Amino acid sequence: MTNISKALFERAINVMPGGVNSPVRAFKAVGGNPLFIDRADGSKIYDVDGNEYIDYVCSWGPMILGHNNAAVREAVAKASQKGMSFGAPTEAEVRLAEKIVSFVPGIEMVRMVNSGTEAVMSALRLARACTGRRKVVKFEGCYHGHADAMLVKAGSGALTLGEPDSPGVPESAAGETLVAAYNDLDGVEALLKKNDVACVIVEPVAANMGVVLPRDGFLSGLKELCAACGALLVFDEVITGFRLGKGGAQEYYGVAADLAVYGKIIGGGMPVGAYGGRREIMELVAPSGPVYQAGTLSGNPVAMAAGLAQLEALENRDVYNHIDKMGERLALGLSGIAQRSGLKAGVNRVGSLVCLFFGIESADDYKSVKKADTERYARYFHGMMDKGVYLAPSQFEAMFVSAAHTESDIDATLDKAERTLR
Ligand code: KE4
Repeated sequence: MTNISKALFERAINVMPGGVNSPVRAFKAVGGNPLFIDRADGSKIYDVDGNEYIDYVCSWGPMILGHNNAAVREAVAKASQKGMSFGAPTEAEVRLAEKIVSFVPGIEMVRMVNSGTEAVMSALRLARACTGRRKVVKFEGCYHGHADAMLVKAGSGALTLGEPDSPGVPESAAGETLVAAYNDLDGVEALLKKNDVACVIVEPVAANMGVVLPRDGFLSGLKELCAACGALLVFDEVITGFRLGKGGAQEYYGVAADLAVYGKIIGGGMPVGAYGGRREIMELVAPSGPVYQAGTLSGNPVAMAAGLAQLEALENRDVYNHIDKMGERLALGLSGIAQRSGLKAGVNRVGSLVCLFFGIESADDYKSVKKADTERYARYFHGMMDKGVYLAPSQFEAMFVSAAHTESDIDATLDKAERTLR
């Protein structure tokens, strides 16, 4: 059995911090060396040593159609033959913007950027400009990319200003961010009463602390609280956008945000982010308005072609019916296995987003999620990897199901989970 992954990792750690280009990939939370991936197709991913895995990372969400989707691949090939990038307007970006506007009620205008982080950063600047206020509210356990204002943890007191959650984040950036508890409307109300807030940013489904669902009334309550005090409601739909349905969480939960942030799925695997909302807000963005934001590769024609091909495939409701059905099959199966194993565990699911928590039975806020048994998750992760299932190398992520996952993939996964948990 070759070990090309190990040799590559040894080279990688010499020239890239931690040997990776994004921390979670380094397997720090689960131990061991990361797999180097050679290729992927449909629901499968193959490492450089030729091992096949059923993939539930799906590049952290973008590969909703499955890997190596023919329509996306052909669109990229065709677009790249016409040139890679012009730094000038193209029809492709207009068509993708029109497609996003047609998918999401309430979005009249979008601006393309190159990552979810960049989209969040820009949306926060726009909300501050639009309201003339400085403070923003985020939720503990929600992740919105690595912009300074979002790398903030709850201050010592419940209602104090955020503290930097990383070296290099100045107090001045963190100090304008207030941190509330997810699913705690009273806490948000208290923050909004005491502070002049530009916006509340929330993952409508929290999928960066495992999968934690909004309690009934939480999202609509946020909408009311924001409207009452003149703050904007920002939905970070980098994960939920175009996954919970064409209209994402806004449609799924029937709550219209003032601004929405996208990434992942809209790039079809290429680096794309976007933020959008009502015309009156978006027209404040340069060059139609004074709020500056720019990007050399924003709207890159090859990336736009990938995103467009992916969204065109998502016009077909069958894709959502399938991924939701597979998500349900997976979640119900894992619940049953956890119960039969006698382990303390719980499963959360919405649509095609699933999370098996160890050490806790249910999780609807950060406090409960923090009690999860990450040690046991790490053992489960390796047990499943050894049996050919590729899961997120962290308890606090989601399992992503794609349109390429079949019932037999799910059943094979459940069989391997049963054997691993035994
Ligand atoms: P990017 O800058 O990574 O494109 O997007 C940041 C982001 C924003 N908002 C939400 C809700 C997100 O989930 C993310 C990124 N998600 C992580 C993992 N869940 C990406 C994986 C990684 O960081 O490598």
